[in-house]
Amino acid sequence: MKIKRKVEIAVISDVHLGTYGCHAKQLLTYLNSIEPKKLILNGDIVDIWQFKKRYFPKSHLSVIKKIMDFAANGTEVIYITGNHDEMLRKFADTEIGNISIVNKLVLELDGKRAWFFHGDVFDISIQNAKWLAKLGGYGYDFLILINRVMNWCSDKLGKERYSLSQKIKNSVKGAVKYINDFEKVATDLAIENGYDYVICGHIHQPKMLQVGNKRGKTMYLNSGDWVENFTALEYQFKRWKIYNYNKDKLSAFYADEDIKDMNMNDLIAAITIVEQPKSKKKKKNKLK
Ligand SMILES: [Mn+2]
Repeated sequence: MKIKRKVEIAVISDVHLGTYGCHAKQLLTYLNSIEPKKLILNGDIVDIWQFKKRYFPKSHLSVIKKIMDFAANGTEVIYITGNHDEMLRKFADTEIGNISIVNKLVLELDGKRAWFFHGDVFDISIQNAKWLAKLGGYGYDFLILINRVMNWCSDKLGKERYSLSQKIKNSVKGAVKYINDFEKVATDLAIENGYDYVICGHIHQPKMLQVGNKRGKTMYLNSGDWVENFTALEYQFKRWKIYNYNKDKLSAFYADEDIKDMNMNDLIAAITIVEQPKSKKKKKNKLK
């Protein structure tokens, strides 16, 4: 019997299925090693921008199949749209079984408020993003709209769309500044809006950082990507962790230091890794 790590929430982003950069096999291995209650896909999972290339190998399809299997087996799958899969924004707030599509997400986690969004809304102008996003949900939707219009114009003019990888190619210094600004704006907004956690993707920089300013504090989290970093975020036992495929491999992730301050219930939950046998009734239904 396969032993799977139970996690309350797993977050992945920037998988870019359908591109040569995507490391689908590693991701599949990771997904096969966990049993999440919630799986949050925080944008740029399928790269619809670059779909024209007709590159979609079996391992990429397997990732999609695996996600569907999660949903079929009771995992709540939440697909948050990104810029490379912005076509899905048309279907925002759609629900199909255990899978839902949204542009942003707010969850309450053990009494704390968590704000999830991909992060490309900051692309146009970090300064504009700042005051627009102060408008809360409306501002966010408005930013998405501006981005879409800009991309539409770029397409019409035959110009290249804004892309971070392009920016990195142009200047490493520019990229570092962009990443710093991104993190600053995200955390300022989170504090402004009273979120304890702000969880993004987009910039392909895995990170977990407690940030504070005059007005309060928040925790910034970024799930990284499956192009270069092979990282995910996991929430379990009231805390977040960055899973790093290259460092953590598939070993038990909560070894040593975490076990020490676990309470009895947490420990029992952690030990119950064996899959629960499904009830007979359910099995019968499945056969039909
Ligand atoms: Mn993105």
